[in-house]
This record gives sequence, C-alpha cells and structure tokens, in this order.
Amino acid sequence: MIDIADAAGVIHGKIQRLGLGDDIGSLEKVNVQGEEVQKLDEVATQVFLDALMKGGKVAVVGCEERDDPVFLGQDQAPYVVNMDPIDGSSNIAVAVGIGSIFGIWPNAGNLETTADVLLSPGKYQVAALYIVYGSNTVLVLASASGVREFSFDPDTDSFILTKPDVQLPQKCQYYSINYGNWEGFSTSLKDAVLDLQTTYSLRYVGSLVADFHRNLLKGGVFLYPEDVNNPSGKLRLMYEANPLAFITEKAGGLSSSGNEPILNIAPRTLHQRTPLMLGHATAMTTIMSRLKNTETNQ
Ligand code: P6P
Repeated sequence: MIDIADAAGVIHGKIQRLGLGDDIGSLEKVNVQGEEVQKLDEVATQVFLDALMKGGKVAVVGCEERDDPVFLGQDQAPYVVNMDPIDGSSNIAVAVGIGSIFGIWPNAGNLETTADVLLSPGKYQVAALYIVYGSNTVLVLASASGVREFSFDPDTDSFILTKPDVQLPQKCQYYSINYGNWEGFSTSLKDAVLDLQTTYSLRYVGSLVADFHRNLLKGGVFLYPEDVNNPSGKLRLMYEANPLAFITEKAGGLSSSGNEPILNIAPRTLHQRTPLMLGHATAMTTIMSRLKNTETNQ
C-alpha cells in the first residue's frame, strides 16, 4: 500500500502540472486495447512499476499498458498485482477527474504458469484500491478489515486517513450509464435502465473511477453492460472490474456481469473485457430482477 501511495503522490504532482510540462498529449501509439496511449499513461505505468519493484512485495504485475505480465525479478514476493495506472485517459486533456486502480492477489508461487498467478478470480483478492485525482486526490482501500478513504496532503506529500469505515449509504441517489449505447442494449436491459431512470438521478463523468467514487460515497450504481458494439462489455475484468467489485462488496454493495457476480468470473486472459454493473444493493437488485424476469419469461 505504502509503495502504491508514494507513487500516487508522484502522479498527483504530475497531474497538477499537466499542460505546463510535457506529460500531456498522445504518444501517437495504440495499446493492446486498441486505445491511443497518452503520455501520462506511460509515465504513470513506469512510476508504479518502479515503486512496486522497489517495495519488494510484488512478484508480477498485469497492466493495461503492457501486453504481457511484467516480472519484477522477485519471484518469492508475497503478492501479484493487476493495475490500470491511469483510468479515464480520454479525460486527461480536459481537466476531468481520472484515476488509478489496483487489485492485489496472493502470489500462488508457480510463476512459470503466469496464467495461474495473474488470472485468479476476483474473490481471491486480499485487497483492492483506487486513487481519484479529482477536486482533491483520494485513495480508497478495501481489505479484510473494511473500506477506508485517505486524502492526499500536498504539504506533507502523504495520504491522511479521512474516512475509517466507508459503507454505501442507506439511500441510493444516482445511476451512471452511457446512453450513447442505448440502441445496442437488450430489451431487458432497456427496461432495467428505465426503472433506474424513474427512480434515480443520472450522473456520468466518463471516468470509471470518478463515477465509482461518487456512487460509493453518495449511493449509486454504475453500468457498462454489453451492447451490440461491445458484446463482452468495454471494461477490463482483471484491473478494472475485479478491484472495484471487491471494494463494492466490502462496502455493502453488489456487482454483476449480468450473468454472474464479477468476483466469481474465472479469468481466461489478462486483458479480457466484461460487462460491468456494480454499486448500491437496492439498485442492483432492481436491475438483476428485471434481467432475470425477462430471462425466465423468454
Ligand atoms: P465511454 C475511460 O476510457 C473508460 O475506460 C472508463 O474510465 C470509463 O468508464 C469508460 O471508458 C467510458 O467509456 O464508452 O462511455 O466513453
């Protein structure tokens, strides 16, 4: 945690100076996702990899910006990590909140078969965390002892515990979805979204971590389901869905791909995508019952 938090403090500083320095803009290359790589994506990837190597606690890293697993040369280290170093890259140049996401699993030890090491279901994570670089920079950490929020203090370059026990509030207020995909949604999903529309307010930033953090603190549900253009969804299972689903369930919420809880999915590949719905249990129950009713009625 300390290694990641220290690195996040460095990234915070770089983000505060974006536009003044040369960390903004595109590297004019495309990553394994087929997305244009921003300079900050690569800078953050290297800062976090260096920090994890220096910390000595992590053996292998799966990373959105690296096609293959990154071995840190410390095969006996106790953990492996899947990470999205900068989530929301399309928002970097327009001063909208972005984030970093990490899932932490035990090192199963058989590093020669990376698949077994990095591709473990989300329910076996020992911890998960994200950082939001927004109106302030916060780090939210979920582990066996619950969910805590830390706020970055630029005067001391450290994160201070600000919420010792984060739980989804009793009342759900928001739902988050990209209506631009509406035409590609299934009929049952459209019915579920119309239920949400009549009950909650729509909030959609276009940065997963920013949308997630608001929904966690204020009560909401986030949906990036499959549609005709994204039959497996858009978001990545190992370093976006799994860490946030782990945090959601520790905070009293629910997560689903539409077919099964996110944390139960048996991963096949490092960069595989999944439909993702997660957040307040009330809203999730509404969605799942609507999807299930249609299935049973079919
Ligand atoms: P869309 C950002 O590119 C991202 O990966 C997530 O942070 C965000 O939730 C999603 O894509 C937004 O996708 O298709 O609505 O622009």
